[in-house]
Amino acid sequence: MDRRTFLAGAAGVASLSLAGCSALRGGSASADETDYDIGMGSAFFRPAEFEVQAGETVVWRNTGNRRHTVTAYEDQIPDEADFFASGGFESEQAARDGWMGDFEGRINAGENYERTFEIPGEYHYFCIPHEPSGMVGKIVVTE
Ligand SMILES: [Cu+2]
Repeated sequence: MDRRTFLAGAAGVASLSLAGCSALRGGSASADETDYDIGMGSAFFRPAEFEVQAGETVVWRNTGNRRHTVTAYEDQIPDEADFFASGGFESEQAARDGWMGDFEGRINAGENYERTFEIPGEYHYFCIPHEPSGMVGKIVVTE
């Protein structure tokens, strides 16, 4: 009787650890899917506000079907920080012109853009084609 109880208990443990394994596999699969910090949908960044420590890299991924950009608001980033934009433009105006020209700076569906933030402060940015729809975001960089 005792032994039976023990076996039943052991079987229970075995199936639990099996379940644990498949949960783990599922976990690593979704880790791939979430291998970015900020997703981009029809006309939004998600999350719209994201916090990192100085020196960390933020990864955006276009998780939607439309083309987007990540473009800093030149006058809404710390004074000492360099301007940033997908496409590598050196100014907000250049990024806007590039988009108007030939969708330069676009991040196609499934593509990533990343940027390392060294200087603490708040960085406001937007998506050029969807700015009128309110596609804006903010990165907060802490010390
Ligand atoms: Cu967009």
